[in-house]
Amino acid sequence: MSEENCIFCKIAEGAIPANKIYEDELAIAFHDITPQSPTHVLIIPREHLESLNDAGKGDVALLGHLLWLAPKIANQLGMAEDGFRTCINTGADGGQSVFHLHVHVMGGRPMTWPPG
Ligand code: DGP
Repeated sequence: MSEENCIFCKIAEGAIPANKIYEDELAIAFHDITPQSPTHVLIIPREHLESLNDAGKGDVALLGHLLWLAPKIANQLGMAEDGFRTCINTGADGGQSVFHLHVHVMGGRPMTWPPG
């Protein structure tokens, strides 16, 4: 999907509403519209990257920033102590449905392994 038609780019720009809980110069976080756990947040880069497959060496700091944010946001939402799951789905077999890189942060219930 191109950047022009990307729903997460539109959310990052504020053109489409989302329940945002965090933003900085590199990333924003908002509640997932179809939560799979009591708390389910997505962290996305402002920059359009389709998936981990498209991240280059120049994106290493950005990827680190997204992961660094996960426990901060989990803590903000009160789930750091009990634990939470981070997940990045990549491509069709990875279960990716929105082709703008995003980190799922899920908590509020015990998770099972392996995922389906
Ligand atoms: P994935 O399947 O890993 O690509 O996850 C995409 C997630 O994005 C999925 O859990 C649902 C969520 N999502 C899709 N469209 C929207 C939207 O317009 N707003 C919000 N808040 N979440 C969305």
